Amino acid sequence: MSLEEIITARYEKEISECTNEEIYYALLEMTRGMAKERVSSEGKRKLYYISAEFLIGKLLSNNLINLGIYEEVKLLLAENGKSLAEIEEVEPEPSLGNGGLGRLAACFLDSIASLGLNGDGVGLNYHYGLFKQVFEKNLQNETPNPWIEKEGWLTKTDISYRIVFGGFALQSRLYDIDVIGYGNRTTKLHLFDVETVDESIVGEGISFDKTDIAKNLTLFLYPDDSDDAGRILRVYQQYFMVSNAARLLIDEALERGSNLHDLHEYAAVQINDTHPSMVIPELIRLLMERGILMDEAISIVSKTCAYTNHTILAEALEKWPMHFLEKAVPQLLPVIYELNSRVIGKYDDPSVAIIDENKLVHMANMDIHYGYSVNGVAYLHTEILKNAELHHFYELYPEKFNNKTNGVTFRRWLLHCNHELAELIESLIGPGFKTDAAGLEKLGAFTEDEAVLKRLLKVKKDSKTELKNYLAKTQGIKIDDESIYDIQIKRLHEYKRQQMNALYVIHKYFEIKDGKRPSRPITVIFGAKAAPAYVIAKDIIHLILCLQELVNNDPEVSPYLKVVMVENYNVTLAEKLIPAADIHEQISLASKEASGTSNMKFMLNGAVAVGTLDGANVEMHQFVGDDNIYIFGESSETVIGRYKKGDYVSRDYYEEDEDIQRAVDFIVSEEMLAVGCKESLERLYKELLNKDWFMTFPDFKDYVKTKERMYADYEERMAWAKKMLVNISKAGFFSSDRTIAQYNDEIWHL
Ligand code: 26V
Repeated sequence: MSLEEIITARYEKEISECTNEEIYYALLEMTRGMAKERVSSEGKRKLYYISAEFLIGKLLSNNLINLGIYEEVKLLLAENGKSLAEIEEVEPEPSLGNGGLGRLAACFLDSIASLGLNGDGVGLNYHYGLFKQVFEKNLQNETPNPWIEKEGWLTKTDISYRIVFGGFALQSRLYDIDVIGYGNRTTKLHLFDVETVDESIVGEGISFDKTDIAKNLTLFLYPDDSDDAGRILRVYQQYFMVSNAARLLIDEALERGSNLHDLHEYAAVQINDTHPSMVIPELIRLLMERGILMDEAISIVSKTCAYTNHTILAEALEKWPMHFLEKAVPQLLPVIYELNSRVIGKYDDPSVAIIDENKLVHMANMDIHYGYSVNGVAYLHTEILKNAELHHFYELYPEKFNNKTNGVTFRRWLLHCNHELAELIESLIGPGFKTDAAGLEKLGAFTEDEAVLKRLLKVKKDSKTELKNYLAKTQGIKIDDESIYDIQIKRLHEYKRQQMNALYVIHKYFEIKDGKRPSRPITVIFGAKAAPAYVIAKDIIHLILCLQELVNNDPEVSPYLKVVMVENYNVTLAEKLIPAADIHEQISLASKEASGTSNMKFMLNGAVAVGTLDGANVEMHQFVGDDNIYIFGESSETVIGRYKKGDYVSRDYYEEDEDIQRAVDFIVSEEMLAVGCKESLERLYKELLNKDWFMTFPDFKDYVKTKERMYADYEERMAWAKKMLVNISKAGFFSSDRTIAQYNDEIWHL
């Protein structure tokens, strides 16, 4: 049915008489109908991308683009006095992910569908997602983010399984979201849920009874893991996710003709970080229940499952206490014990055991022994896994290790979020880049073309103005679109070093006070959520919010420097911020950021990076060369060496460097304490002075110098525009279509 027909049937009105809400629901119905008419790819082997997170973002516009009807719909609405952009605002954004890992999974689904591969995503239907971030008194508070409405993208299916836990069982229910690819294909995101979930148990903020599993299981993503009750709830969630996925996979394989002995010819499972690792023992258990002997079951599953590692941070590699598993999923214990005893029987090396001497179950170790592929997510990350973090495993199984540098979908991160830039590119090189991102290389022919460079600057300026208006409207923040937009958006973590950027802001504040004014005003923009129980991360948010209040209200400073911390940073905000960025901050401590994916999105949108040689920055640097990215800081080798020796003393740097001293002392200055919370600011001050675990001080001087150089270069407008264009032209490699094609060629073989 056409939009007009749907609107007549639903409301007996003309489009022009409808509210934005009414049009949104009509568009939803139309899009869902069109998705149903499309085919999913079929084939013998099918991929199940299991992930605790799918940060899908709003779907309407993206779906219209992938269906090829965006322009048509926009025009039709405009003719009736309606704005598609305003209608988009009606759609709630699900927050089914923390950050990069979840957004990557969403980009991958888009590419799987667009490339016509036979594969689905499997995850959980969290009713309140992660949380909604609200600022009050310069502090982060958390509230639920309800996103499920009577009418939405979810389709209730008749698939349901009985999932048994220690002492009780729950009946699951599968909901599907159609993932519409570019071109002809769709695939599905399968989200499992339980019908007993009770939203009314949520009290103050995001607090709830963590022990009432039947009522809380799919309420939130990663509830607070600061106590045992929260941590064991994660085990329940994970088992629920993988047991459902395993049953679905077996049922579908049987339907396609598998006799289960050949299951690996019918299914490939990608384990996205260790959250779905229990799928290995669960699949083995289910095969044994169906009459397959242990040896063979292990062999089949080992040919089915592949593991992706997304972090080298030891604290983020999951290790579950055996007694958690005993309580939540006792049926898995015999399998896990057996898997472990085979490992220790074979290898005389306690570091590769699955169960350690403290009775902790190392989920990654199980994945590596009993999966057929282990991949990192950027060249440097995979090298660090092989040579350091997982070196013992690499020696055992060199053939399992491989790299798959991350990518992002160009449909959402260029065609959808930056129409004007996409149009400019199309006018220069034709539409081929939409399906083959490598085609962007052709833009290299225009790097000396002043007319093109001017058009590029105009596109950037328009995006900056748009962001300015959006922030004024939605967050009540005023910024100057003639200023340099310098943006850092990502989860708040010490290793990502938002604190270093904040120290730079303080440094600039002092310079301006001393009369050294920048030649052009600078707007430093942050967006970040902190895990609710991550105290120092929240202290850093507090610092930034205090700086925002102080700097922006200081008449001496604010004409030259503004600080903005956007509230509730999410995919929708990223889509507005990224096209508008002049400079993007990729300043993690070298060796700590596995890949990063915002770096790729910014690059694609013509922003220039200031960054360390970490994660995918290393590859970006190789593509664009020294002139088009601003690299600073210590190398990953130096950093890894420092940790090994354990000889870093932050106070030494503080005492030797006046700039560091002045900036750090300011955190607990009278001015700051007047707008902030003493306890929080003092804690952060002491943390930096006594620990600075992620080594901001050794990189600080170089960081300041590099940013000064960058701001000066920005004034050479044509030379800067050339840098922008070079970045765009070299971004093709970072398309998730390339990444997914590699996963398929080298791991999945669908
Ligand atoms: C999780 C946790 C949980 C416990 C406390 C500390 C901590 C620190 C980091 C994490 C990250 C979990 C995995 C993750 O999200 N990794 C991200 O994956 C992205 C996609 O591959 C990648 O671009 C990011 O560099 C990587 O951090």
